Amino acid sequence: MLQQVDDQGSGSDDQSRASFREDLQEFLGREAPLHQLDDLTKVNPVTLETVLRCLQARYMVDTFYTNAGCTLVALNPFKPVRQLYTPELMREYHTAPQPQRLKPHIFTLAEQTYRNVKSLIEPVNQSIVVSGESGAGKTWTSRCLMKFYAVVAAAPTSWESPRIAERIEQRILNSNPVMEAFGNACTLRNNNSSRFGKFIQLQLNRAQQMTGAEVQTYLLEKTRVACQASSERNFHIFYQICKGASEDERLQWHLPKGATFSWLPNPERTLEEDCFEVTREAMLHLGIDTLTQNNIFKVLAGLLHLGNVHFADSEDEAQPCQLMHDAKCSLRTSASLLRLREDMLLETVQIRTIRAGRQQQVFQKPCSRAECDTRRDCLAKVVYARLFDWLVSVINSSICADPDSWTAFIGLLDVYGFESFPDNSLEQLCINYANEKLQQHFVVHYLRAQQEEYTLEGLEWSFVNYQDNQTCLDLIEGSPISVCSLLNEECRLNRPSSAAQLQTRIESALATSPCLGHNKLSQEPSFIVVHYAGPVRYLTAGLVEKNKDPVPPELIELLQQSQDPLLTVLFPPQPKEKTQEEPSGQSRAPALTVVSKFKASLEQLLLVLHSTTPHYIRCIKPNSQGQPQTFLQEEVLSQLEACGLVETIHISAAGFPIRVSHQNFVERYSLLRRLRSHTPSGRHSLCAARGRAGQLLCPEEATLQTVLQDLLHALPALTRRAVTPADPLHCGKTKVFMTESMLELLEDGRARVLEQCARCIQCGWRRHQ
Ligand code: AOV
Ligand code: MG
Repeated sequence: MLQQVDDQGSGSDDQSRASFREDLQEFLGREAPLHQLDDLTKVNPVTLETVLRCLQARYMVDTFYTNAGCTLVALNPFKPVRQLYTPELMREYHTAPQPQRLKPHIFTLAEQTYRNVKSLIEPVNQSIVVSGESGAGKTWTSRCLMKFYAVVAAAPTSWESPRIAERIEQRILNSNPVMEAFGNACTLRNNNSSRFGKFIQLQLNRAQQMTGAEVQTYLLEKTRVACQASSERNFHIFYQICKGASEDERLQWHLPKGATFSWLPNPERTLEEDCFEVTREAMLHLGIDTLTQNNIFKVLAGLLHLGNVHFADSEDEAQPCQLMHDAKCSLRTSASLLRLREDMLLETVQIRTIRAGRQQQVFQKPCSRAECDTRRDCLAKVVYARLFDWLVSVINSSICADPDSWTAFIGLLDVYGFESFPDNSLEQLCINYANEKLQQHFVVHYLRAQQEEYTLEGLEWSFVNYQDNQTCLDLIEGSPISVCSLLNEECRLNRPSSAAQLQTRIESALATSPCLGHNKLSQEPSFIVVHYAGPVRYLTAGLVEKNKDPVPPELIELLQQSQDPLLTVLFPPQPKEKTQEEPSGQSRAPALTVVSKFKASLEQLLLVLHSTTPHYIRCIKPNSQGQPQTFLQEEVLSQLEACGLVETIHISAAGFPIRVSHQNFVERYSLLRRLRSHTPSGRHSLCAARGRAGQLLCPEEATLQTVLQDLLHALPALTRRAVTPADPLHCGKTKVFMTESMLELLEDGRARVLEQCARCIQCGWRRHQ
């Protein structure tokens, strides 16, 4: 009989003891030692309030990690805690016979994941999904996980390399500073906010050594190159080159000290992320030589100067807009750094080419000042986005292992966290959409699937209610009508429509969705989506245009004519570029919109995640000011509610995370059953359980139930521990279900049997793996 989750009186011994202790201490007027509860399944009763109090108590004594059943909660310390991440500690977790008995840590989860690859029972790729809102600590956590694997899974071949930097695991670690320099930026929520999603697969060979890695990135927020919200910054790399360049480089890149750039807001603020040397060193170790680096930074400087090219309104519509008086010099410098012809650069930004009619006749039309700005920004965005993709491909070619040299992977997912600013646009819609998808993966994988499987397998189970975010996903991506489909339709119809019209269309078409919030107070046209993590207001102005993300073909053609070696690689002249059609163009097939591409890449990611055994780390931000020792209950509470932590704990406390097919269970543990006929010497009868060819005998005649019963009898003798109700194992119709602690017991027992057998010299039996 399973433990009833809503029956508080039937908790485990641990729970009742903890609660008794708590009652007693409350009676004595002292605070309960909540900080000592390593697993939130042990707080009693499990409610938002008790979970919150436990996390707070632990946070205040600098204990940042707490188990929550199948997930790990990581509180952001907002201060350096060096002793928590030393290589010695990594080795301690790695070599511990049972790391789960050590204090909760990301290394426990990392080590369990690592051991799973070798397969306890069924071999499968693993993934670790790190989630949490912006600034909660996802990127930090992923970096620590990578460092952990770089220590424990270092390939011995790499030790032949005399220089540390040449080792594969070091190269993999070097990908972090490079990708963060080019893809992270300071936002209102986080000084080092990831502006792209990242899934890195650490590739392991049969001996579980890391032979390489492959990075997949998702939707870089390229608009940031040309447009930054007030108090935010551009990508770190721009500040790094401006602050860290040598005198000589300053001359080459035209970056004199004190120069101001429109696209470089808040330069006076120096962050620890502004370390140019670290980026350069890492690039070097990834095989990007100083010459290529110089080329990259020169192009970036060219973009900064392009941002200073401002236009004045034209009095005559038939005439191109003129440059503002000090923009001429910026144009010249930008053209020279990008190795473009100055006149062509100006003309391409100022004048639009329109192809119309069957003959595709070409017309030229001067652009308005706003259009010139858009084209200039578009030029910068397309260069930066291609540069970022190219960097990722260079990194991959430096770290990716030969497909024959690895057999399994551990995937680490670190995407941009849930965001809600006063004004939100397509970038936030995509970011929050990605977070909804991940939350759904969790809900489907753990909450729903687990309970459905128990029912299917005929196990008794009292259902735990959880918050399903399917309705929100239906609103965003569902068919036939959703926010995405309406945005795509607007792009396809290509009709001029105002922000207010778009708001009306969305609100009337999706009025029945419970996740479309009431938008009464807003002055600007917008709509509200009630996400699992809270409501977010999206402005409709510019949404369709951003979704279309048009790149005028003549901009690409211009870049193809650059004499710069890097731009020649990013914009090869052949084969002819496929670019998005101009608003007035009729002939080209409509290009994929931003949301369509993003949706497809998310679906691809989820397919990969579903094919792995996932592990979850929930990062929590104790306060939004980034202050150490500050635990704001209200802020933490909303995060706990959003990720459904209490439901997760309920299901984990009463559930069975390990499930194995009957066949695999019997194959792996039938040797334990033979222990019943164990002689006092403990050897011969055990070894008799093996066939001549050295294979373990799988007793076909025995029913699974008999094997299970025999095993349960044998276990206490083997482990010298009683099988308690807290170690349950249940047999479903096709699978055996058990808790982690039962798995531990079985593995314990199995290891002991194998150890005995290994010592059995008469049989000459080698240890069975
Ligand atoms: P995020 O990845 O979750 O946000 P980060 O991993 O960048 O958040 O963490 C934000 C900041 O919190 C870091 O820059 C550190 O200063 C601090 N921090 C996080 N974890 C730790 C830790 N374990 N120890 C010490 N300091 C920590 V975003 O990328 O914005 O969603 O898009
Ligand atoms: Mg991040």
